[in-house]
Amino acid sequence: MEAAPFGSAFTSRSLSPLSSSSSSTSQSLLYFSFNKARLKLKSPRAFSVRAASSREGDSVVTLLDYGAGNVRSVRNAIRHLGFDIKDVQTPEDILGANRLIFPGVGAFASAMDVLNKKGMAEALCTYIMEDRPFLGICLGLQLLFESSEENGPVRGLGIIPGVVGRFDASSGLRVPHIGWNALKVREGSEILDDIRNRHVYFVHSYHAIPSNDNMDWVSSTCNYGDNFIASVGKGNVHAVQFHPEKSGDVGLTVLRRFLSPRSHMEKKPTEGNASKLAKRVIACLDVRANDKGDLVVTKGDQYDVRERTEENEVRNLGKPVDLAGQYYKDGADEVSFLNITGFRDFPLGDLPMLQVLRCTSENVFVPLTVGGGIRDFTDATGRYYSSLEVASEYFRSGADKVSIGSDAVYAAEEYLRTGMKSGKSSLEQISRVYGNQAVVVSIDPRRMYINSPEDVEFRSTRVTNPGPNGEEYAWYQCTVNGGREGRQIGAYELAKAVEELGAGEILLNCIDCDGQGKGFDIDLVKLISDAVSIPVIASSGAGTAWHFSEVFEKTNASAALAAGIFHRKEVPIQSVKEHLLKKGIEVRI
Ligand code: 1PR
Repeated sequence: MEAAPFGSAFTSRSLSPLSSSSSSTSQSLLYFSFNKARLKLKSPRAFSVRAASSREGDSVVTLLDYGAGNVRSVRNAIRHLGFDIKDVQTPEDILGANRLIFPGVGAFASAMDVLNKKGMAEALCTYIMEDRPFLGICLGLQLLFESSEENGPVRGLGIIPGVVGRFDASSGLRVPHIGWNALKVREGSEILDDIRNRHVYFVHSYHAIPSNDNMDWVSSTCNYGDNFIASVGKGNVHAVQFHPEKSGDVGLTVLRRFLSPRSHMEKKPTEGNASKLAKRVIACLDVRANDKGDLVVTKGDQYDVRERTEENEVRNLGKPVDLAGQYYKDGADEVSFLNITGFRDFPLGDLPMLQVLRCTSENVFVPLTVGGGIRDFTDATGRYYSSLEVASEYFRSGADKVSIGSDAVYAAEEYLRTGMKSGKSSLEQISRVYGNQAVVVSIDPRRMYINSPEDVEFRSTRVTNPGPNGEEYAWYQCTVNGGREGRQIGAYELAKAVEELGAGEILLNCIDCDGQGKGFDIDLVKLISDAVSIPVIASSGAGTAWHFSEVFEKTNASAALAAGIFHRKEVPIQSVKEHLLKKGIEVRI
């Protein structure tokens, strides 16, 4: 699409082929091109508002949070870097900002709706056209483009020529694109100059497409199937598709460079060797209250978390916030908390768990997942809470993803029985509101040996090690309530069903292997990671660094998770990563 000259910046253009996200607001959509040569032009309105608020201190960052999701991590990262936050309440707050961060969350259409309805789209365009310090994050980058295919096409702010499209899963690409991928940074890209050849964290299904028309904007690209725009920059205006607030030290460096442009790194940044999407190493913390009522990190053997002593107490391996902080420093690519008694307790009554998330997210700048008890619930007073409310509270407290176990099994069973998506399951509701990249389904299967695939109605696989009676096949029976109840559904059937219902990722445990330290169940991980096109996290059984390379070499797992070996300090996360690098498996260092 040809861009209009800057002189016509405030002229609405006819865009009939595109649907507006809100017909009532479509008139206010602005289309113009951003021309650096003419940046000095300012609208009189913007001048007056800016003058009114120019006293704002240098340590204040204005944050555009339109309330569609969790931006707690962005807030935490800004505060961690020593800045205060002023929230945008009105368009004037945008125009009066000294530096503005826009962490877009949710879906493209609803974001545009809110921006248009609140009059913020126009203010944003004005602010950006004046070349004032701006950083868009994720959807905050996509909205700068002319349109998006997400539930559309839907018109965007139109500041940058070009469109936002979906990753094409038909060629076997796993969508969403989740994980640490490598940037190709252009010379003179300012805020990215310190992070060449390093991995940064992405989580998205849509991406801006590079073209001749937007070449002058692109400051870095990333390859996932095709090259897509990882960041844009011109003058003081920047936007990144990745999440600096979730990209560890590298991401904090990007934010620091944006917030204090003159604060060049004193020492040269460490050169990285990142070239593609890294395999992730995840630390998992199974959390529950012990018999004294304190929240502790525990770890079971085949899901039994009690000590084999007379007292039979819950095994206590440390404090959740401390351990999560340690694993972040040690190089974990993500941290997962599983509230393992969530199936019987109500998580919103479990305020300590929410507190754990809040405290952890203040200092841990990699993705946090929380699971356990995500389902509809009526409390003792008769008050009904939807699973969406439970998940929202987790997100507000600092979670990036929620993990659903038992409730996803019931949803899949109903879907397979009726052949219809009810739209009402926790999985469907949460992924509709927060996007499927925010929803992990945790599967807790148990291996069931059989002699022949014909022996069961569920998908089985030939096993590497025959069963106790020489059985050559196994199917994997799903369980609920922390492995206490077996259901009539296989892991294969469950994985396929939850992918269709909106899961963005699968956390694949195996009760037989849990805590055994004998390696992941390669047969199971292969069966499931070949069956779905969403990322699969292999879990249960890691005992050595070699087990990680084995699962990545023999299956299509995108990530591997471990608990016991990290808690007992048997194998540090760094040694796992060094081993993987030696084996030629790309990881984030
Ligand atoms: O059903 O939605 O309430 O979710 C409950 C969640 O709690 C599920 O994700 C389920 O996997 C988990 N869970 C329930 N009971 C237990 C238990 O151990 N008694 N933990 C449990 C599951 C499995 C892994 C573990 C790996 C790695 N733990 O998360 O960390 O197996 O362990 P390893 O490296 O030591 O082998 P809902």
